[in-house]
Amino acid sequence: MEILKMSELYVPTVKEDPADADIASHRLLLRAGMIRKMSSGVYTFLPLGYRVLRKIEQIVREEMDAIGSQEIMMPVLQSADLWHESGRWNDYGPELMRLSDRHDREFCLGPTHEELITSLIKGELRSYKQLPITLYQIQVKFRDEIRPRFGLLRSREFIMKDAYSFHADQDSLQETYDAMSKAYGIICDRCALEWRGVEADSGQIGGKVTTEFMALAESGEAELVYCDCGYSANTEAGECIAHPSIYDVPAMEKIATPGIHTIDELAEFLDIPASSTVKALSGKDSQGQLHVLFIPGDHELNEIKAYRAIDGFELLTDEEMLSFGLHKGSMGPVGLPEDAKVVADRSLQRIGKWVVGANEEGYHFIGAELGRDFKVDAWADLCVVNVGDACPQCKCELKGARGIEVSQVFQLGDKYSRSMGATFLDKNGKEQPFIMGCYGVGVSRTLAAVVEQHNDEAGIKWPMSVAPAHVCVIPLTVGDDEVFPVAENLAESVAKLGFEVVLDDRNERPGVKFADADLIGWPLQIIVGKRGIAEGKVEVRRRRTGERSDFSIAAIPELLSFAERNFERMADGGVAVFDSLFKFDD
Ligand code: 9G3
Repeated sequence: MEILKMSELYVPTVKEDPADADIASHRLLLRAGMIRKMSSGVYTFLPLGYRVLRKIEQIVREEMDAIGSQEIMMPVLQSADLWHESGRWNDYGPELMRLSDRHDREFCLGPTHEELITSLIKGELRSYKQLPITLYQIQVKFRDEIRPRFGLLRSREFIMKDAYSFHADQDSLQETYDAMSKAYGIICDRCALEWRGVEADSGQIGGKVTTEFMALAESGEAELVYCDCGYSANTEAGECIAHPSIYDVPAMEKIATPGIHTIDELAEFLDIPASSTVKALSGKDSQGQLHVLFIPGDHELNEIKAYRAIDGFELLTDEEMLSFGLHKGSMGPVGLPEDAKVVADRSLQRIGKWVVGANEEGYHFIGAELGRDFKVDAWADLCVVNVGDACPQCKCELKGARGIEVSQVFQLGDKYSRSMGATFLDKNGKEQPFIMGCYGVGVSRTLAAVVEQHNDEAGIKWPMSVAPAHVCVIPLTVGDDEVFPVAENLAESVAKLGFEVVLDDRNERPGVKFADADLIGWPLQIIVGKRGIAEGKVEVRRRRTGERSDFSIAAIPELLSFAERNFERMADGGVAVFDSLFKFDD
């Protein structure tokens, strides 16, 4: 393949950190001359950035094709009619970019394609014999984020692979859903991403079943918990098993707690851990019925869970609390209004005595005994899971991490096929709505996630599988007739082995070349200098580990042919193969 030349490549590297870039991938992709911001949340991919993007797209394409999905290309421009049919035109606010054509007909720039794909197959796929089928595209999406930030991680225009599957029944959907989930893990592995698949809450769209694929990164917006046993979950949805501690006193006692309103104040006042106190929250259900919820003092209420446990649940405002005669900051289960429903987090079943408000301003109870002094009408999983809570699978302590959601799989059921009247004839000749699944990979977001996980203070450390090129040959001098021809020949011979090679043929000082090579992040550098070639040697440097070794020029082809070319398909993006290079001493 053609050798790239730094003197010809448009790669405008920048020394200083850009002002508004506050995470590594945003900063480094700008400094390495791989992307440029055109307007808020809208980017151009420059030559090297685009080479990486296409490699990631190709990995996604291979894994989609490998499970029998068929690639199509749908339009970005979507008629509003489709969104009226699905009933979603008014579900979205300004995030949905709307526009009108010259005939004043309404359109939107596609943020996703459920409507479009359903209308595409409606009327075409008529029989169960034609099912299942999965179609996918890799295309630009538009979502008018209120606050685009973190570069490609939250942009307004981004590249997504979105796939949609159509089934006659749930079992068939489950099969595709599982195959897609497996493929997503392979895609993350091939991009050398450390990832966790987490249960997520698909509140806003269709079905209930969804898994998010999180690339672990401190800069990630998502909070997740995970366990060495393999369990992991989004803190928004994961099951919470807290272990509250009991403050054991012989009898229930009402104590004056002047000015004590928060859990921390109460815990400090009594000199007990927050996990020994019980936090109360008040809300009402869709009928306006008062519900008082009790959770361990060291946890937060998960409103999505409360909403699931109590129909139409919403928290009371301060004035509503007053109207129910409740005292914010000292609510408890003893002495509540008669019709109040008491709902408690399951983990409180394990402590029979509670430290809790006395429903009187400035007073709390200690030793309030479950059953004797108060009742609980219902037990539920109400809390946001905390790091350190028990793993629902193996009971070990859960660890915490932050993650970047790079992909997600959804079971949609018949949400779109029903609303849009997309049906097929089942084997009994009966019209049935398709059962659907949808699956998305954030391709440009994956690129940023790779940089978040593979960088150091000098720049990016691209895994072989997605690097803009694999080897950078750096002659220390260009004018001189000894060094440069050796570098050129070496570049040729390495390219003949099937590697993508870039030759830094610029008339720049070595320091500039090294800094750019480290910033751009070529996985391998081969440095050619006068002293070295006097002994017939060159220095090979590994960007990932900084290891350097001298090898005879003759050994290079042997050295590199060792790393078979197809590292793109390797599960770790080719990292191990290049680690082995340096076991090989000349
Ligand atoms: C909109 C806007 C933003 C949106 C959506 C619709 C997210 C929307 C959910 C999905 C679900 C899956 C197929 C690929 C994988 C994700 N943000 N979602 O539906 F109009 Cl403005 O997109 N779609």
